[in-house]
Amino acid sequence: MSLQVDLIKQLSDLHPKPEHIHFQYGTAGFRTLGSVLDSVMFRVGVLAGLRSKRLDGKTIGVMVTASHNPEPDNGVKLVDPRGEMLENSWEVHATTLANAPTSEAFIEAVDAFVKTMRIDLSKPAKVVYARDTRPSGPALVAALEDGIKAIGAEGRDAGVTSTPVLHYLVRAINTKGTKDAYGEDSEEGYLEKLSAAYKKLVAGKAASPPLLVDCANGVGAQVAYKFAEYIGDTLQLIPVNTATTTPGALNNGCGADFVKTSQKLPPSLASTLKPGQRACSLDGDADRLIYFYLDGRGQFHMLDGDKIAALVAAFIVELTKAAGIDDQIKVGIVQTAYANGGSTKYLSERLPVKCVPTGVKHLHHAAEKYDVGVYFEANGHGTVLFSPESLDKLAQHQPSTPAQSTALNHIINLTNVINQTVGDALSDMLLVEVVLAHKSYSGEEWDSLYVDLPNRLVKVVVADRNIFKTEDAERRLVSPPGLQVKIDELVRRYEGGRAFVRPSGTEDVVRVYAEATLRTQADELAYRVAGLVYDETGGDPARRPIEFL
Ligand code: G16
Repeated sequence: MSLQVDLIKQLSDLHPKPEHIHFQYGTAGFRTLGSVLDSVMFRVGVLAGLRSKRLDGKTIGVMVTASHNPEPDNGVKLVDPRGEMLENSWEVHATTLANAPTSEAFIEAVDAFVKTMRIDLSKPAKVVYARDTRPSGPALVAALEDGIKAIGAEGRDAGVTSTPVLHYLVRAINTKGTKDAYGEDSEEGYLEKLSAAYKKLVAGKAASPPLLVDCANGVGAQVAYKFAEYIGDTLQLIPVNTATTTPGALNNGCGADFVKTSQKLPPSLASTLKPGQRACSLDGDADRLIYFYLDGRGQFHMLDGDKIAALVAAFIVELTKAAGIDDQIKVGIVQTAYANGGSTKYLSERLPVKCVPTGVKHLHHAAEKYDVGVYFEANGHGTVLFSPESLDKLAQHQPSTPAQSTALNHIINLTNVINQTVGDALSDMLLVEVVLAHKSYSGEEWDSLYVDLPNRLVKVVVADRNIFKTEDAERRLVSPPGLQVKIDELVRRYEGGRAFVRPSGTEDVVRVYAEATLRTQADELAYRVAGLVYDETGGDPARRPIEFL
């Protein structure tokens, strides 16, 4: 069977590639202004169909979202059959296909790709797709559908839902009817699975205080409202920032990225959050989670991905010991360079810790190497993975006391409350609430596990971020030449100083992270490294366009 060239040409002509734009499959797929993504969407539809054919008709996922980015941005990423990110080696093909200048060149590139990858075009192809609440979403989904049609794949529209739900759906569809069945392949199936496990885990525990959930005015609002119904009285969820149809509201002055980078309470919560009360923020597609609370003096405290990892890992270790299975199931942690030095010190004194480059795909793969891999980026993106062997051991373990049996059941229920396909803000929120309920921890007690070093994250707008190349899990720059030496020289002047520079894979900026023992020093170090970065790109030092967030 060969490509339906006429059909592809006819449909591709409806989605011409804009001239002078180079698209790149980055940290989380293609991501840029929604207004220029039409051709990319069409081509991703074709690629998703080809990926499905290559994998014998397994269902491939496509999520249309730009997550934490501003509302005018949009993006698209592919999800592989077990709900994980697209296999690394296909990213470069995605980039090649997205950049073919004309329909003819695109068809030629597809043809060459089919031959190189030995894709059997007679195989069936299935694609499930969803989008977030961005206004550009419906038109982009229509372009995607044309691509799915052009390659002769069967499409399933999962509608408007969160990124983690789409990842869940992909795994649920592909495991349906097998011994590894992940759950019902619907949003209801997801809500039911997670909330049922949550209810079992908190049965008999004192009810948690009502939890404010800042939904970033994004799709998480929709899912949070549904969760509130499913979990009922066991945890009173109060969704806030739920204006999904108000133009310009998405991720604006709220959401996980705002809280993490500005280290501030979303202004809209200022009059609602009471001292001592916990709250959490999701991002625009509900795959990141940041907690926070106000202390007795009304001071803001943030509990980020590092704090979530510390809380959750300690709890799982405790349960494996209580269940008498800790000699067979070991817990490991995966972080990135953004992990606060305080957390890395605390965790590495207790458990194996690995540092990998930014991007859930890197963390996920590293976490798969542990029996139980706890991975969280400081920005709140993460989850926990139980290896298939660990799941078997849990299923076969014979507890010798009632206490062991209870602990074992708790671990098994944890495997169901956790969305193991990808970072999932609402699943992580339930997980955190389970641990807090079991430990009877307040936000303050959780926070006191270790002390964060003051830190600052800065964005620098440069002419070409591609000149910035890194090594050592992005902790050091290899290009532009000589810049790392200057950074090292600066860092040495600050007590407890650490800083690194890396190009973003989701925004057209270079990111600078710095930490030091004192807040003023961390800010100053970040600012000075950002200055070095800007100078390096040949800008006028008097007009450094540095955006402090
Ligand atoms: C995406 C990735 C995350 C990454 C973040 C920022 O998050 O999934 O792993 O940390 O982008 O990446 P960068 O610093 O390269 O821009 P999200 O929530 O936007 O999908």
